[in-house]
Amino acid sequence: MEKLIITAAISGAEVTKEHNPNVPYTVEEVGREAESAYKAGASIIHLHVRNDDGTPTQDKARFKACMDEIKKRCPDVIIQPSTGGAVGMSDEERLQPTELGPEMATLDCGTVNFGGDEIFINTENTIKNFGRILMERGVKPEIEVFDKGMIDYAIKFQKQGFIKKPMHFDFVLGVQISASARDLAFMVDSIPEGSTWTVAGMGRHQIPMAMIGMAMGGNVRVGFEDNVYISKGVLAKSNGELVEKVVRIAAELGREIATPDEAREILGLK
Ligand code: KMH
Ligand code: ZN
Repeated sequence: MEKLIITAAISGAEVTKEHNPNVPYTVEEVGREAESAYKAGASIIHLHVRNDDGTPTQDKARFKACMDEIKKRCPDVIIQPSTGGAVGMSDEERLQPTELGPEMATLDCGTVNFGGDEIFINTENTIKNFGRILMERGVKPEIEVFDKGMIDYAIKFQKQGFIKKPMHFDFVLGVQISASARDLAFMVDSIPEGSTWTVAGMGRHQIPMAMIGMAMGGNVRVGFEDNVYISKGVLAKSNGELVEKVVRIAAELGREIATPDEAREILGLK
């Protein structure tokens, strides 16, 4: 099996210090959390940023400050800014970090129910426009899919020239589609040959989905964005602690951990 790429989604936009006091807001805290994940074995940092009061922002200068801090502490890590931002942000706002020349950024391939009255809107035109801009800026999309239909959108937009092959998918399970082995297998079966994939299980599904994904030969995303607990009722001390848990399970499964450069090779970033 290929080496295992671990993505750490260290901050998210919705989770707060009320959920876990270790959720990073300041530039220093973002650097600390990225470093803990990197040292534990993460090769990709999926990044949302906040103002110091915790409100989510896609501000380019704030992203630059956080990315510089991460690069200082984890010189070779792959930084993957979010273009999803937070529910309600405009497309222009969301796209700002892609102006900083990151190696990767997310491309959300459909509209999602985000709980209560929240809707994370990605119209066809938004997806195509984001796909085109990422391509023009030389940024590899991490195609976030919250449902099987979003895979079909990605395939359609790839055929129309808005996304390049080979595609890299992130299956987000437990927001819209259920976090189950059956649905993960369905997603894996639905992507084009030659694609790579990662699984991100929400909340208590994070580690079980990671285990199934690793056994299937896929890659894994963990971190505070999706889950703040290290075990039932126990808050994780850091994103690094979540990565360490995955690394321990990977060892039992015989999956070696990819360095950032090995991840670049696998993902076709170089
Ligand atoms: N915070 C969500 C509204 C992404 O990073 O691209 C969007 C999100 C997906 O988290
Ligand atoms: Zn995100």
